[in-house]
Amino acid sequence: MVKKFFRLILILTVFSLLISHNFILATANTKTSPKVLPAQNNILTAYVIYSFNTNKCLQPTSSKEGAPVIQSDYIGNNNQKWRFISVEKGCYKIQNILNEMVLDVYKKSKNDDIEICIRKFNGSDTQKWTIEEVKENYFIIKNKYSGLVLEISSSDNKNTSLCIQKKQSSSKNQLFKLQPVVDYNAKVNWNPPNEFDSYKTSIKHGTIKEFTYYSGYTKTTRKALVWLPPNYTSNMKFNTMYVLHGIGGDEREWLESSNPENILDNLYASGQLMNMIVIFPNCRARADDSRPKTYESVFSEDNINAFYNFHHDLINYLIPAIEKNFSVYKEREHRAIIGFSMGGGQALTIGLDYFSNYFAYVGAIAPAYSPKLVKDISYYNSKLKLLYITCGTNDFLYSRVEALHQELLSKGINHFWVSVEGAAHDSSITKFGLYNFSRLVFKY
Ligand code: FER
Repeated sequence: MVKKFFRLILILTVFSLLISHNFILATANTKTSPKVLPAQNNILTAYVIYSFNTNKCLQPTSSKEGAPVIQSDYIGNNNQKWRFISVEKGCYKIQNILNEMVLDVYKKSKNDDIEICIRKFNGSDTQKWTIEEVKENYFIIKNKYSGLVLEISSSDNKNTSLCIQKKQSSSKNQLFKLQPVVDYNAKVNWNPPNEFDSYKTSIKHGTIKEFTYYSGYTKTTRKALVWLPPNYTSNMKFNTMYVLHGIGGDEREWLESSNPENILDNLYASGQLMNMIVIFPNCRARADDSRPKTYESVFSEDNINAFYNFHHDLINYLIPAIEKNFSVYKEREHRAIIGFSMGGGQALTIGLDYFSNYFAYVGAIAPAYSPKLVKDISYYNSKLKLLYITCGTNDFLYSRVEALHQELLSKGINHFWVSVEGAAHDSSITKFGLYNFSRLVFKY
């Protein structure tokens, strides 16, 4: 009875998605590569502070006040990420994103070899630092009070070597690389601005192209839509973002329901989108990949299996075809995947489980994905550049997605969990999710 009720709701949802229509053109994006300078600090960017010499990064030994700072291998933990927050002209406090304490000199002293520790920010000059680029992408970090600089106390490869202050010299132990990473603890305003998905005549628009490719998996010619930004050119390389649809849809579903081309256009026009092309595949990997024609066939085993098998087509045929025909990067660091509902489940399966070698940025909007599938993968913290999950509280999948969030939390897997009050399993959440994921990807 209950099952039947849910099935009815599901089917109604799927069909309301199928019915909604909306058209227009598509957009683009602007920036080239993320600049690795604290001066460009924004609310979502933290930095890993790598030693030039050892390629290990700064972290406190614990979150207790006064805990010493050492170097350690980067494993993606939040205590290895630091915010550079301007406190006065040219001076930053350097705040740990896990415990919000800042780098400090252990005792107020202008002497060499004093240990660096973390403390609550109290405005002392020992907690203020200037950052100076002395070699391309390498910085010295100088204390305002002592005028001494950060140094790793010995140049060996030990994970426990202390960070100390020292007179500036030509020592490589004083050079640090600042690698931007997403700040999962940032207070983010996720709300899109008014008309974020409306067509604007005043801006440049991208184009949507129909793309066909032969799939050796389905043994058919298959279709995808590709959004190219206004600045698309074969003279430079672009990132690729794959956007997957729900169980009743096909490659046109996003376009028909959620104005992705307007969302991308508007983000591009306001300089918030990295250079990327966006691919909307048909995620039903079987010879007849058309939309199911009856209620029953939407949840048939055959239709569901065609979604479970999509990775064969995606990895072996669609991605290679896209990368052959467009001017795009071919490394996982330059690929993102996000999906809605069944497509959200696919994005997580492909991004987290077995095929993580292909995507560094993974997003899921109201995903149909079992929390039981989450493995013990804290390993992914260093590999995944972004994991973003959102769901509306009125979605019939909400309790499952919330349970997925709890499972990831309990396993220490960093992710954004954005629960949207009142949103249901419809285009309000697809638009919201696409907007937020798109403005985060390829920036870290
Ligand atoms: C499920 C619930 C929802 C499921 C799939 C969906 C395969 C997909 C919904 C959609 O894509 O709209 O249990 O199992």
